[in-house]
Amino acid sequence: MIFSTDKIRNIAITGHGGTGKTTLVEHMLFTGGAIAKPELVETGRTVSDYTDEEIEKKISIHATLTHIVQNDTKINIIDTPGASDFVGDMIVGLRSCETIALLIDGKAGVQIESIKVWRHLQERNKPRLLFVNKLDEERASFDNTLADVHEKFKVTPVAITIPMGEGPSYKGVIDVLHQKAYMLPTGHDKKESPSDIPAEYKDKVEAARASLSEAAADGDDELMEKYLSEGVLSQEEIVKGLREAFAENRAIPAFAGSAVKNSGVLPLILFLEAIAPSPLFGTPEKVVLGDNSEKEITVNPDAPFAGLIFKTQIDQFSGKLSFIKVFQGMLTPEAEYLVVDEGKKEKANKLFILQGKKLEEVPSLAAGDIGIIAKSQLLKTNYSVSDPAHPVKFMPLKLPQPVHAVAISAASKKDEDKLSELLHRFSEEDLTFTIKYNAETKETVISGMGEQQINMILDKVKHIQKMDIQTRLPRVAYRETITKKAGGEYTHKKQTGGHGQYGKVVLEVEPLERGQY
Ligand SMILES: Nc1nc2c(ncn2[C@@H]2O[C@H](COP(=O)(O)OP(=O)(O)O)[C@@H](O)[C@H]2O)c(=O)[nH]1
Ligand SMILES: [Mg+2]
Repeated sequence: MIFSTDKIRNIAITGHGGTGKTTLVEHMLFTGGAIAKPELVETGRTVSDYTDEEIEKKISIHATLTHIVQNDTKINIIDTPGASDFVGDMIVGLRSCETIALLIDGKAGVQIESIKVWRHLQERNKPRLLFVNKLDEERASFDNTLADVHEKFKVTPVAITIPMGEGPSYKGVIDVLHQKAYMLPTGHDKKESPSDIPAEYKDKVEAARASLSEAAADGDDELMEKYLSEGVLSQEEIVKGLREAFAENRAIPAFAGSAVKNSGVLPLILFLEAIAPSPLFGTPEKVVLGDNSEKEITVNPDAPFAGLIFKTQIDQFSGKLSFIKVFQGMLTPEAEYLVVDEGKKEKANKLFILQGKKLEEVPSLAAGDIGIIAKSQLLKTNYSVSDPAHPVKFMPLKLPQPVHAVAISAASKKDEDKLSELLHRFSEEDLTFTIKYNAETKETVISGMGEQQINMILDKVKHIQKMDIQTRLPRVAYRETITKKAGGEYTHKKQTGGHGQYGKVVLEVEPLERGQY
């Protein structure tokens, strides 16, 4: 089946580790008919957490591409890791998707990694929705969570679904937009189905519906005028207003649910189909054209082909997989494309989409879609590919600087080359992981986002190639000698409204006897 650009949605699932992202993706795949039975993360058999290291650690480490087809709309879903060490693959999700879902634990509230995701979203002005998960847990509260969101992010989310009961009395959700109740399924492997709203929730739904109408009218003069004069909007008007407000990041829709009980999942999918922007309405991209001029483009099926490689994965069975987001035109297997960064041309020969680890061959990829070119010799993450006659260079992924460095060597000299080859391979897959040779200290230094990431990579090296590896703190090449005691002091004070900032640094350096550590 070929999907035109307006029938595509790209959504990245983000949030603090353990909020239920992978569980939600699994149940979206089940609800959307992509899998016959949803698995729990603990079984190690979810579609999304399929690599050895993810199964062993029971956390997501890599961005995983999956998809469902809802009526005639293809919804690409990228599950991302929540742990800060693997932030690179969270950014991969942000870079390639128009819509971002941020999961929040209904009991714990907004946690640190979600605050960091929010900062990235602000920087990129991305439409985002909130999914308040785990409402089946004792002491969970939808309202308290939204109040926490308000306090931490200074925004007022608008509820698309509201819970019926919470904690042990959680009974499901009500879709305020489509005016239907979805009772908790009898098992997590049973699907949700719509029913009438129970009478006891009528008042609550009416209030939520009023907030929804206001959010839909806000920013649209015509709708606002109608809402103020008549006090109501039609279903079509709410859908239209909400669509615009969401795409322009003026409204932040909130959902209630329990992913592990497959509750609140169907209304989320229905929202993505009806309201979330197709790639045609994504945030504009800054690009550089063949004549070096800069331009802003949006996804356009009618322009010559152009796309960005946003992730590289070396699969043990399929070899190198280059993830491409098509921004313009259409990619076909037989058409030659220009690898703009290398000035060379090649062909894909075959194109694929992914369902977790499963490759599915497709005849083409339309503008806005996400797919895979396999076994390319030339492609690397951040490379741009385009119609040879119309080169387009996209901006690279904005990644944070590595913060954790380790000097590394193979215990046995004969393994050095293999070690270096494997480390380079992993740095190709994860751009937050770098490997450099420091000529001054004569050390190979690997750097990344944290100990967990570095250890995971070293474990993989040892697993692929049985070898002993030595690691130590990197040496620092001092270019000047400290000859006498010296010091300095700095006080930082800033009061610009809100909380003030205060910090004081006192620094003292003095030489030790030569040769002493
Ligand atoms: N009680 C409850 N547990 C959940 C829910 N969703 C996920 N979990 C559990 O939370 C844990 C972490 O889930 P996971 O999907 O791996 O979270 P991720 O790190 O965000 O991908 C697992 O044990 C899940 O079974 C939920 O809605 N309610
Ligand atoms: Mg996960």
